[in-house]
Amino acid sequence: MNIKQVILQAFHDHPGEFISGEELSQTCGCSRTAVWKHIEELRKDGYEFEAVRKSGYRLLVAPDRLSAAEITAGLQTKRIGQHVLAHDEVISTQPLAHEAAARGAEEGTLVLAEQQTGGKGRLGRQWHSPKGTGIWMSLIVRPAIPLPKTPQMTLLTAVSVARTIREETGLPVKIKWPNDIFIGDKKVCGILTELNAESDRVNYLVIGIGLNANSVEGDFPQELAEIATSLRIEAGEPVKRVRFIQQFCRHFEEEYDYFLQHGFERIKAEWEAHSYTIGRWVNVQTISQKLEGRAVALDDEGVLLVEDQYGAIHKVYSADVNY
Ligand code: BT5
Repeated sequence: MNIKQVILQAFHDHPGEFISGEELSQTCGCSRTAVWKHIEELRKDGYEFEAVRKSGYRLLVAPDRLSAAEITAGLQTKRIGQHVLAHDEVISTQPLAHEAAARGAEEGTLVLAEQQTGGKGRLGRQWHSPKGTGIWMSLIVRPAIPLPKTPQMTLLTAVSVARTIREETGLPVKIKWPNDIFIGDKKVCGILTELNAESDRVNYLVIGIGLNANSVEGDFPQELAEIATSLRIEAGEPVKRVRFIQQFCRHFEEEYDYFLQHGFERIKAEWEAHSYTIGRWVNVQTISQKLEGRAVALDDEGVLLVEDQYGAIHKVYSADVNY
């Protein structure tokens, strides 16, 4: 942690309390003048402090800025989100995360940005990622699992996002197979899992998460207006993005650790409980095939099972599913 992060962590550990300059300088291992300089820098970043002689500093307002310091202060995880590469404007966080992973970035590293100018969806589609309103982030993980199990990581991520939304906003979210999170009939979040592997070994996964957090009606371009929504639109109030990311990291780590030890069963159960897909009549478009039928279940591997009109069950590994 750098000094700014240590200072923020100290205020986080003592919410609403004054911390003296002396105490901060001891915690940070630097002079009181250095502490003062860092507090001034934090002020420029949008933090508001009350400074009282003899008592010290008290944090009044923390901005909802996606900085490494803000996200790591008060983060309750061992590795997910403990390293954050925060950017203002990027083309896409996905290639940056691949580069970081190839350079050896630790498991759990998050690459995020306030804005993406070329946000990516699946199959070359675009992801609308305007400034400051969303959570656009890529998570690097290095699971020791066989290749066929990697799609389960998308379902694990969807379950973790959905649970975070429910807990933070109370909104009833549904998961559409494999990678969309819906509120009502509108998409609030999409997930893009990219894999780097050799023969049958996973080197790393980059899991891209795009969540419309604080967009308001009118922020979406015309082609998305009817199909996209945000947490703010649905809940009627803005969400704290930093807190959301911290809570997501906590849920993800919990599920991920459990998954690595015990397998997919628990995620499957939670996924099915919140599914938008199971029980519906669906049109499935894979790269090679079109299929119509009823989505009946996930199998134990996370593969979607679709029953056609003749009662035959088809396994759908990767596809677009429409209703
Ligand atoms: C996805 O693709 O849903 C995956 C989106 C992943 C985005 C994240 S953001 C962080 C990381 N960096 C990136 O560059 N990407 C990841 P797909 O299932 O193909 O859905 C794409 C479709 O969703 C588009 O064709 C639009 O119809 C719609 N869409 C685009 N932007 C949207 C938005 N902001 N909200 C809701 N729907 C959107």
